[in-house]
Amino acid sequence: MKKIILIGRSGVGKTTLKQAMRKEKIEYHKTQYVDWSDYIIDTPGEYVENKNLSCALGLYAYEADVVGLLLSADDWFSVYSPNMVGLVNRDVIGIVTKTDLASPKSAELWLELAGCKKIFKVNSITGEGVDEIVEYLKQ
Ligand SMILES: Nc1nc2c(ncn2[C@@H]2O[C@H](COP(=O)(O)OP(=O)(O)O)[C@@H](O)[C@H]2O)c(=O)[nH]1
Ligand SMILES: [Mg+2]
Repeated sequence: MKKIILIGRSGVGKTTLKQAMRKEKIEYHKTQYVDWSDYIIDTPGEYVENKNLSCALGLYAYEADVVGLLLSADDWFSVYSPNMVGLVNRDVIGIVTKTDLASPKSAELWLELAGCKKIFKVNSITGEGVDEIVEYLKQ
């Protein structure tokens, strides 16, 4: 099983996705530290929102085989700069969360612009699309 690090703004749905991937009960839990459990590294959203903390994401990405960049279907901005995937020497996948709330199209385009070649779309509350990510990590 490949190890994935989940990266994205606060509230984008990293922890809920982690719970859905691990078939755990879905319950809100504020991530206050880099949370490393078996094959998923969950990170606080503040790490992409704060320039100093973002350095830690660069280091933790080395601990993973796959970097997952999350955007929500109802996001109205992207925290990822164009072609940023070129700076990462790991596989990078895009993940659009909350597909129940809005069309995933703009989030998909932002993730493509960042350089993601593979993009998954999930609704972590119902579990739709979640198994595809788990299967991808098993390959
Ligand atoms: N409607 C909907 N809400 C979601 C989904 N995924 C997460 N949420 C909600 O978004 C909020 C923030 O999720 P959380 O996983 O804590 O975000 P994190 O800060 O990125 O870890 C919570 O209230 C979740 O219930 C989803 O697929 N659909
Ligand atoms: Mg969290």
